[in-house]
Amino acid sequence: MALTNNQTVLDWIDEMAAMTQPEHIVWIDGSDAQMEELRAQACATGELEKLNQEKLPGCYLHRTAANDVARVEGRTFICCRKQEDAGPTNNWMAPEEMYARLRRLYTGAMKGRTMYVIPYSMGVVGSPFAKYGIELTDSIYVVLNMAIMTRVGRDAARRLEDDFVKGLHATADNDPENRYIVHFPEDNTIMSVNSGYGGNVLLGKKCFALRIASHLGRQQGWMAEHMLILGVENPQGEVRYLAAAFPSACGKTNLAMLIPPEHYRKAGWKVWCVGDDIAWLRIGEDGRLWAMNPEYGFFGVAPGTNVKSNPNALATTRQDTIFTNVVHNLDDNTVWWEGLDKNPPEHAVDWQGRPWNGKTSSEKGAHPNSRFTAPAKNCPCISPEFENPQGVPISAIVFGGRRARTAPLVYQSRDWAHGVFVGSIMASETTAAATGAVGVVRRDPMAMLPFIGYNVGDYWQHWLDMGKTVANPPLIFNVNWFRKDKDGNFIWPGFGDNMRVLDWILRRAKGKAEGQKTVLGVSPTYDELDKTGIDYSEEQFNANMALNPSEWKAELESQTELFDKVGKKLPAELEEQRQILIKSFS
Ligand code: SAT
Ligand code: MN
Repeated sequence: MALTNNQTVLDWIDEMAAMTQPEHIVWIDGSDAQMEELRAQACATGELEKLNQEKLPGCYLHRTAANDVARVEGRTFICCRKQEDAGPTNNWMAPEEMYARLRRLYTGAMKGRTMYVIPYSMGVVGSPFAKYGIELTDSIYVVLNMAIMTRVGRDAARRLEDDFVKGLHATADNDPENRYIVHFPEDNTIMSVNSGYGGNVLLGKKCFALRIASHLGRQQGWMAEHMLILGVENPQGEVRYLAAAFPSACGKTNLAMLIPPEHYRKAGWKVWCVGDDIAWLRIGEDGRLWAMNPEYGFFGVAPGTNVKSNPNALATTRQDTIFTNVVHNLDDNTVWWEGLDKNPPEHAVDWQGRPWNGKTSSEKGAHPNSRFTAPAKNCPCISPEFENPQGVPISAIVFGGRRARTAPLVYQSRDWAHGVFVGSIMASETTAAATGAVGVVRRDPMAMLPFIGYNVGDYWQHWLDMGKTVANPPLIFNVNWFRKDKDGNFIWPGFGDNMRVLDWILRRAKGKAEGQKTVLGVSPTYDELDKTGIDYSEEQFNANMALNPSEWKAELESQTELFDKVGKKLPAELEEQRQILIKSFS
């Protein structure tokens, strides 16, 4: 039974069904009974494996095809009428040409299969800032993941209007040569075919909440960003919120769920997680920037997650979680991944379903981009504001990448426009979250390179314009937890100790830390950084903060390439900022 009587919605579903020709059509109402039934079906076909229900209640394991383990940026398209509107950082094809190509791939793709109709909301249902969509899919795995990652079912269906976001996913032959992740921002439409992996198929996430939403945000005066949102509560009980942008697999989930060092905790400091991946930012009536997390769960990287690095994430995954491409421990029917503990199972199956002995195998058991899909409400430090339809006010924006060299631990930009420049020149070493080489430095402006749904030059202009409209803009910072010393060791301890940097950032936001001027902006003095309980000498600090002119010259050269590509859409203000920086290093 259809869960809406909106004719536009129903007509579109009919049209997609006529093309894909499923045997059955099932509406997802989001009820426990329906989810349980789908899990049972998926277990019967082997799509899911039910894990030890005493140790991991409600948890399941799934493996994707070996050639289908990460986002495929080379096959991700923005199809708008004018190529210029997609810009130099997106793949583009004319919409009619792409529709025709996809039509061939979708025709009959669901023959003999069931098409699930998933109505969902990005954001708290009924919030003035929520947006609604439908994903059609022939994959139960996608349904179950969407039900964790977004708010699915009747309440979302009731809100569907003519402007709903249309999403069609068909597994088809899972053929990597015909894999496409396509966005038609002018039609509010997303089409995904020949993949079964996370960001390629959970269409509410990167496709809707970033690529389509960034396009909508530009038109409507708000922003969709690849940012975690966290709240820092001080001993007086006041909570201040930060939004922080890092590329995929650079520790957003860890930072969002940070546990402060012991002496902070004893003094009464707490960190609350509002979101770990996506923030929708808008200007509030009070003239501040407000952020809300449109998601409902976490799609986190498993390897490296452990009781030390992120106990909150680990606790979050102990129930009602779907694990993808991790090790299956056959001894007790649980899961394992590299970096979970020092005790890999001997009697196990690796991410490709092959017998695996963690004690003797030289190969990794879990895929480096293996994931957990877990409900946000499982998280021990989930913010009491997580379900607030208004979101939270933001005191500081933080940009960061994974840089072994060049980028200092932390600095504050001089003002909003300079902060936008700082975001625009971001770079990071690539990770396993996308297919391709790992560890290569690439420009990744605002950590949005693969997610900006329109021309990057227009996107930067939108950032600059937002700063002119917001009366009390948050301060903008840059951080790098990953700088290494000459011997290749990380200089900064990272993880929970990142609290010390957040502390300085928030003191700056309150005007309580003087800092020192550098050519990049304002940095902490050694004394301003809390070092209680860690060994972090002034020498290490200096190495961590050093600005090496020859490295920065090379940096600016590589950065120039992106600015040159943007061409006439490059905002003049950013070019001015660039000239200032070039001068300061020459
Ligand atoms: O694959 S996802 O896009 O969902 C995760 C990520 O790359 O950040
Ligand atoms: Mn992400």
